[in-house]
Parts: sequence; C-alpha cells; structure tokens
Amino acid sequence: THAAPAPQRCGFIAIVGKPNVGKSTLLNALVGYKVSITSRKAQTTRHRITGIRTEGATQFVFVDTPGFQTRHGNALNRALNKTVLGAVADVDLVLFVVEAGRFDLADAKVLALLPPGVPVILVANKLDRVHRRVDIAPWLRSMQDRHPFAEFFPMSAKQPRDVQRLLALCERYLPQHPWLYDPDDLTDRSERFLAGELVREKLFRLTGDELPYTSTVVVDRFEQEGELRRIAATIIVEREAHKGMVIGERGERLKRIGTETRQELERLWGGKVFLELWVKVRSGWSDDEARVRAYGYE
Ligand code: GDP
Ligand code: K
Ligand code: MG
Repeated sequence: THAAPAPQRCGFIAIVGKPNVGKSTLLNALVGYKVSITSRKAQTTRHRITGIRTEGATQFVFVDTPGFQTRHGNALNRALNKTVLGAVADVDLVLFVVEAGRFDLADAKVLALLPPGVPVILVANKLDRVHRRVDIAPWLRSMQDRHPFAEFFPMSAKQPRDVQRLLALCERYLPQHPWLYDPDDLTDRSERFLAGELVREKLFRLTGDELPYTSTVVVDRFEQEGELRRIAATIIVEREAHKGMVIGERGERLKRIGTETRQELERLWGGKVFLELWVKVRSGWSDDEARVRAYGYE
C-alpha cells in the first residue's frame, strides 16, 4: 500500500502596505519571476497583479496591490485605492508590509482598511537596512498593540532564505482547495500588459521625481510572429515640458528607456523583441475619470 497523494491546497494572499515598502519586490521573490515592476518611487504599481506559485500540493495565488494613496485625491489615486480595497476582499491571508522598525500614519491608514477576520502577517521588510537589530524586538512588541497580527515576520525581500521561510509560513494559512490555475502559470496578466509595465518601470527609474504622477503607458500594438514580438507603445504625459524630460537631449533618454525595456523583455521571454516608443501629451489625464479608465485603471 502507498499513501494517498496530499490533497491540493490553493488560496489567495494579498500583499498590502503604503508605497515603497517593497511589496512588488516581495511578490517577485515569492513567485520567482518578475511579474510586477518595482522602483524607488511611489505609484510604480498601479494595478492588482496576480503572481502564482505552485509547489508540491500547494498553489499560492499572491495579489500585489498599489500602495494606498493618502495624499492627492485625483481620479487616478481614487482608482488606485479602489484597486487596493478590491484586492483585500475575500483573501485567505494578508501580508501587511512595513519597513522594519517603522510605523507611521500612512501605515496605520492601510492597516485600518483590512477586513476583520482575515489573518494578517506583519511583514517587517528591509531588515538589511536596520543597523541596530536589537531595537527590532521592542518595536515588534509595540506592534502587538496595533492589530491582532497572526504572525510577526522580520525579513528582507532581497534575502532568498527569508523569502523561502515566508512561503512556508503562508502555506499553513491556505485551505484545501483544488488549484485554480495551471501549475505552469506565473501570473494572470498578459505579455502585452507586462510590456507596457516594463516601459513604465524604465521611465520611472530613468527620470526625475515629478514624472511618475503625471505619466502612463499605453500599448498600441502587440504582435507575435514565431519567437519575434513586435510592440508599439505610447508614453503619455500631462505637459509639453514633461515630454521633453522623457525624450531627453537628442532623444537619448527615450532611446535608453526603449533599449532597457527591450533587453529585459528578451531576457524574460527568450525571443527577439522589436519595440517602438512614442510620447504624447494629454493634459489633465490623471484627473479625468474617463481617460483614467481608458488607460486601463479600474
Ligand atoms: P512597493 O511600492 O511597496 O511595491 O515597493 P517596491 O517593491 O517597488 O520597492 C521599493 C524600493 O525598495 C525599491 O527600490 C526596492 O529595490 C527596495 N526594496 C524592496 N525590498 C527591499 C529589501 O528587503 N531591502 C532593501 N534594502 N531594499 C528593498
Ligand atoms: K515603488
Ligand atoms: Mg509595487
């Protein structure tokens, strides 16, 4: 006789927190593949992004979310916050991410949004940046008063061993349930979507601080012929001056955005990519409900 195979487990795990605490970095590490873009700027993540990992009998469905916006109430920010609220409804587990040793009003506002009854793991990320580790234990104790957290997990999303331990911890919270995705799936997002996101990531990483809030990317064309993908995308900004910032002197910056995006897509997909980039001005798009929707935000 032999033992029956372990019953399948499958569940949803939302990753939430204020901007820039490392949610998307953590998602990519948990999935083992870049499904969500990251940068040191707020508003990098603007969508609910699912990252899937299937291991043994368990399928983890992680949900990355935009950082909850507490400042400007324009149409884009309202859409981003709606996305966060939608993503935390009906999950089996929440990873509430903060920077280790820190908790401010913006963190508190996110915590207050979490639905009661769902287990929440306090992920104290960027532990590698904490110089005095002895301060972390009293800080964690002080966090016990903030919420009935199910677990306290100090870690670094950039440390693979920490990520593996967090994965094992998450597994304990997932119910017995048949898998919802093919075990080879890594995300529910398309290649077309990822292409637009990577253009936005390079744009955020290669430009000054103002641009993130006023720019977006639309993929106009995505065609595949064998191993070759042909992509055309438009970077949309709110002002003529921003257009100049994106293009750069003699077109150098736009060229670099294109090259870095293409190289990364070719690495991820293992095939050749032709990428054409355009820049357009659409003044006031981020406070225009119809445009915000048309550009793909909920
Ligand atoms: P999000 O806005 O919460 O999704 O944050 P991101 O994943 O985009 O990360 C924000 C910044 O923090 C990026 O520059 C990351 O490289 C950095 N980061 C994320 N996790 C860690 C970590 O564990 N340690 C350090 N030192 N940096 C991190
Ligand atoms: K970020
Ligand atoms: Mg993010």
